[in-house]
Amino acid sequence: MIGEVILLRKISRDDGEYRTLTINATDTYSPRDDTLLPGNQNVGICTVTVKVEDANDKNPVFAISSYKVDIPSVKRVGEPVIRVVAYDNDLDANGEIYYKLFDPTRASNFQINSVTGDISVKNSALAKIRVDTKYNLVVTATDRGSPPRSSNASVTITVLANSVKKPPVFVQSQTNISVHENYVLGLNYFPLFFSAHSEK
Ligand SMILES: [Ca+2]
Ligand SMILES: [Ca+2]
Repeated sequence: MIGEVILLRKISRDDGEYRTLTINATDTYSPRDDTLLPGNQNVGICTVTVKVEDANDKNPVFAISSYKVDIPSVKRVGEPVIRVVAYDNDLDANGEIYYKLFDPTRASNFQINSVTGDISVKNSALAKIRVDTKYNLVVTATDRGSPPRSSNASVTITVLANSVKKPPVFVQSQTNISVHENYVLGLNYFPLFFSAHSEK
C-alpha cells in the first residue's frame, strides 16, 4: 500500500524552514482474522520532515525610495556621487540583487556599479556646465530569481554650476615696500591691489 502526503494549502517559508509530520499506518480489522480484533489493531508510526524550499516571492526593496543629492560641477569622471541600497529577503539567487541606472534623457552623464550601487560621474562635460542642472534618474534593483523580480527608486542629482568659490588673488604676488622710520602710525598707507577670481 502507498500513502500520499498532499499539500492542502499554501505553505510559507516565513513560518519556518522545516515541518515535522507524524504518520500512523493502522492495519484493518478483518472478521476472518481472530488476531485483529477491534481495538487490538497494529499501528506503525513514521515521522516525515518536510523542508520548505525558498520561492522568489519577495521584491527587492530600496532603503530610500527617492534619493536626492547636490554635487559640484568640478566632479571628475569616476568620482562618487551617491550610493543606493536595496534589500531582498529571499534566499541565495532569489535574494541576490544587481543595480541598473536609467536616464530618460539618454544623457549618459552618470554610471552605477551594478554590485555596490555606487553612482559616479561618467561624463566630463558635467564640469563645464554654466547653470545649475538637475538630472532625474531611475535606478532599478533586480534579483537573480527565476523569474526575476525588481523595484525602482528615483535619483535626483543637481549639478551646481558655481559651487566652488575661489579665493581673491593679488595682482602682484610679491611687492616691495619702503618704510621711513618717522612715518606716523595709522596715517601712511600702501595700496595693495587684488581681484576676485572669475569662474568663467
Ligand atoms: Ca527576491
Ligand atoms: Ca522566499
